[in-house]
Amino acid sequence: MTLNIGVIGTGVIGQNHIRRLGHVVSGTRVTAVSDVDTGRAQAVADKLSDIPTVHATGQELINDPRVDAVVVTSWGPTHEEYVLAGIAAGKQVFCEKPLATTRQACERILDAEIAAGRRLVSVGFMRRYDTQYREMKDVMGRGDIGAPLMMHAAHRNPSVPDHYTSDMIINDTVVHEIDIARWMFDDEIAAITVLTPRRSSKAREGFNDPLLVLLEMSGGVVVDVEAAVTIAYGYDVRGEIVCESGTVELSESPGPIVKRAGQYTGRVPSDWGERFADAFDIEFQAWADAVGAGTTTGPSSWDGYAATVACDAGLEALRTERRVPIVMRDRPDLYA
Ligand code: NAD
Ligand code: ISE
Repeated sequence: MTLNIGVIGTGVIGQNHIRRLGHVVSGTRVTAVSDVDTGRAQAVADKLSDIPTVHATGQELINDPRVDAVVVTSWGPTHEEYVLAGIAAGKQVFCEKPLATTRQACERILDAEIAAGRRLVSVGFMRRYDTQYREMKDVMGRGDIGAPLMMHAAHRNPSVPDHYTSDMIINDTVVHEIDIARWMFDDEIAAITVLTPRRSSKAREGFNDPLLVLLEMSGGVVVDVEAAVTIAYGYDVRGEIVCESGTVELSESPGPIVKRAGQYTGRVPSDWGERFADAFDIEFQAWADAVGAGTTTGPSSWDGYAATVACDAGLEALRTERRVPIVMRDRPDLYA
């Protein structure tokens, strides 16, 4: 059976996922698209060989009987509305990160999904599907390098668009490390601290780039995340876990390292699309297979909620220059 997908938000990642759902993932086709910029949605639709219906609103798309499941790739503040509408329609929803931009909005989604009595939402934290992160977790889980003590992480972007604000370093960029730390250590974050190193001369006035974020996990592991979003040289995501008797780290380069004439070189990816292309493919295939089988998989609304609560605390830590403890509601049984 082919799963008919409706995509809300036809910007950069929306187009990326439309291509993926049409040409990479098996068992899916895009039958409808929508964007607040209808001209963009129409232009995207017109380029596809199997032209989808262009809906004037996301709500209309969700209610379209030719849409079995919904992918939300519009701007973060619009996610809540579409995820709630998808749940109300009883349709599976894949929502790009963030699940929603405030704790309260995430709680409304949790409440709606709990009332529906089944998981209908999957959040796009694609790093969980990245081969290197998965191998890192496997190595650590085997136990032969001892218990984890610390993780050093770096998240470097070559540049960011003009609408990207200081707060987004935390809730748009470091949100990935927040999710990966929770997943990697099967643990919640207990507290967050944010330090502001010397500001890069490449960062515009009032823009705190880079940041150093410290995540204290409930079990005692400490994760430091360097986030630098005007680093220019490429898209560089790094991670090393220090255990009691060994370490495990992500590879320096996605391709081969070439040693020649007393030097060595490797490729630095240009952006998230290149670095995580395979992870996105695997993520969507897993989601499509699960939805086709009448269920869902992947990061849940609870994971989306936990990440947003940690981001809120991170923003408070940035403003107050203090360590901020993280307090969450009890985990509902649906997400046990
Ligand atoms: P973008 O600005 O390129 O595209 C967003 C699109 O949403 C635009 O076309 C805009 O017109 C549309 N839109 C805005 N409000 C809308 C509304 N109310 N209804 C319908 N459409 C609306 O942004 P993007 O880079 O594609 O990011 C979109 C989402 O994907 C964001 O939540 C972002 O955080 C996430 N994202 C995730 C990753 C990742 O690595 N997982 C990477 C990039 C973006
Ligand atoms: C973007 O929205 C993403 O999610 C990318 O993965 C991340 O690297 C980038 O910093 C964000 O702006």
